[in-house]
Amino acid sequence: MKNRSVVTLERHIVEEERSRPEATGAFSNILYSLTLAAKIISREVNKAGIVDMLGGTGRMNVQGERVQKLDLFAEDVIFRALDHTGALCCMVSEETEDIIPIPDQFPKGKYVLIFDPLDGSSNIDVNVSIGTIFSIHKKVSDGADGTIEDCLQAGCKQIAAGYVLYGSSTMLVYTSGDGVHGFTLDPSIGEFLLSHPKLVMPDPPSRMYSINEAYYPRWSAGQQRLMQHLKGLDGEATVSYSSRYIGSLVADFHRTLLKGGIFMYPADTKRPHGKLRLLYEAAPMAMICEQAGGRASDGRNPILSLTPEAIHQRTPLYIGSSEIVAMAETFLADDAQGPLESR
Ligand code: AHM
Ligand code: MG
Repeated sequence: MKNRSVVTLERHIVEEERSRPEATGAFSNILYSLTLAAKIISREVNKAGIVDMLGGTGRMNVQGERVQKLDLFAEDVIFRALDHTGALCCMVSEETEDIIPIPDQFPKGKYVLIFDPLDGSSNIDVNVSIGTIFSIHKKVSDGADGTIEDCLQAGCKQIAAGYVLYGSSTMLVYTSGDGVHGFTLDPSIGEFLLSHPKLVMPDPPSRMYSINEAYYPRWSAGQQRLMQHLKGLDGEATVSYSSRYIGSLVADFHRTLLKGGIFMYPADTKRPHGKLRLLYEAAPMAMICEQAGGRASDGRNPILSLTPEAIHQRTPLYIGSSEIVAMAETFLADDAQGPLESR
């Protein structure tokens, strides 16, 4: 008989907690609170077109980019859903320059929450999928307040990572180091239901690459040769590839996770360190990808091995099916011209 049991995200979190006798409930508390924030953001994203929340606020964020109203809304929702839980010692957001402390009136906890409240926000105006990305680390410094040391940890130290995709349906995908699980929001009951248990990247993968090809002239020779290879222009390709690029990391990564292929955001002469941020974009996606059997690299090193020196640090990103990412690395390794910043 078909298994008809419905697993809500809440039940899944409870069952995961039960399987870890050392668990105190603090970590589950963070996940519940993130779920609540995701539902609120999802509701606002869905009605953005009809309540005049579209468009920019007119100010720039710390990265020098246009901040849109929903970015700020999403950051505020996540902060307020988690500030009082007693589970966090601090937070870090893409939209805020410094570490965000936990207000004095609330107890402090042993975890750090790092998040990108609304990634791909330039797509809001045109109704393209956007997402929230999160990463959780354990506090390593002494004292109650979170410090920079707690935030600047290598990706391999993440306790959990996930994203919420606000697409044709809203999905929450996360890992706490024991596989990747995907939940789809049923808006009629307001619950995330387990729709993609134990997600594993397909093998063999779809031959799909995802990259902003307009930057070709600014790439290294190795990156340009890799593209020639993927297009079958070097006479050495044994398989042919197709291309997909949305320009919204969560959506591009989600497709890559489910179908296979490779997503790339390389360094180039304009952005010698790439565009995407190590702490709240690359590292969480890398943990999810590796947990699903994939591979994530900056072109030379595993993303999860990189220890950030600054909270808004950027990195090149190559992520997706293991064999395709490994193949990309061989092209970048022979890049005779060395790192872009030295040219
Ligand atoms: P954001 O954090 O300012 O929204 O920028 C990140 C986004 C990613 O979602 C996406 O992968 C990338 O920027 C697209 O950049 P580009 O327009 O250069 O292709
Ligand atoms: Mg972002």
